[in-house]
Amino acid sequence: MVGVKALLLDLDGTLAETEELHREAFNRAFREAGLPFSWDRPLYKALLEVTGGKERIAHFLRSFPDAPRLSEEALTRLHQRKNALYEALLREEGAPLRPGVRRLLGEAREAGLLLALVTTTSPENARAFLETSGLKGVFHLVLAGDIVPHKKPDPAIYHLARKELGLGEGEGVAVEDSRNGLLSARGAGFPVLITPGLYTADQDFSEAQGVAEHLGEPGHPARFLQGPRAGERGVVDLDYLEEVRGWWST
Ligand code: XBP
Ligand code: MG
Repeated sequence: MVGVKALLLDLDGTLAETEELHREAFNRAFREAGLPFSWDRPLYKALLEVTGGKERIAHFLRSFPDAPRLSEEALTRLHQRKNALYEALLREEGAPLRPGVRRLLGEAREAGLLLALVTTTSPENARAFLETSGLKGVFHLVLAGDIVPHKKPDPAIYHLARKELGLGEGEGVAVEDSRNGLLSARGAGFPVLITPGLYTADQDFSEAQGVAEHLGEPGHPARFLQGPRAGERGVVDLDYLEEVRGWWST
């Protein structure tokens, strides 16, 4: 018997490896605006500590020597342009779903679980992603960007998800790829399964109920690194989510 009522997933790094497209879009926006810097991978990895693209640019400008002073308005315009460039890149190049994502969403929907997308990225980026990935209409609830006053690792967005879905503590399982996501979901009373991504593989996930390489596909099993091990198939399925839920304690 599966008692888990909801599955909540993060977007960037969890549904797909989108951060390289975000990074490219930031750099194109900086070039267009004549700004004298570009973010390479090691720098971007450090900057991902700050969630939200606008907040990330503002944080970088504060620490960049001789950074141009941008008004709040200029910063907003720069970030909007970055998002337009991101959407164009997404539509040109796409971002393939990580292994097991489409399968698990299908199984969860079939079993009547509530599905939520819980992301710090801007709503227009989430919308474009859902369209280009063929996941439009799959989620019962989409929470994104500034819908809450403080982004992950603050638990506000997961608290809102709990309220909107009418869930008690530990009744849904969150899937995240980052420590910021883990802290946010856990802080709102969700057991968390981590599937580490390109930029987050070496983060501390010790408080997570489970860590798996990815969600796994039949014929492409995942390695299970912490918490429950999957059965023979080596995939995260509803029984596995129930086990993750069982590892939750307050
Ligand atoms: C990851 C993020 C986002 C994107 C940039 O979000 O931190 O900020 O890097 O998106 P999540 P915006 O993993 O929660 O999906 O520029 O639209 O803010
Ligand atoms: Mg993420």
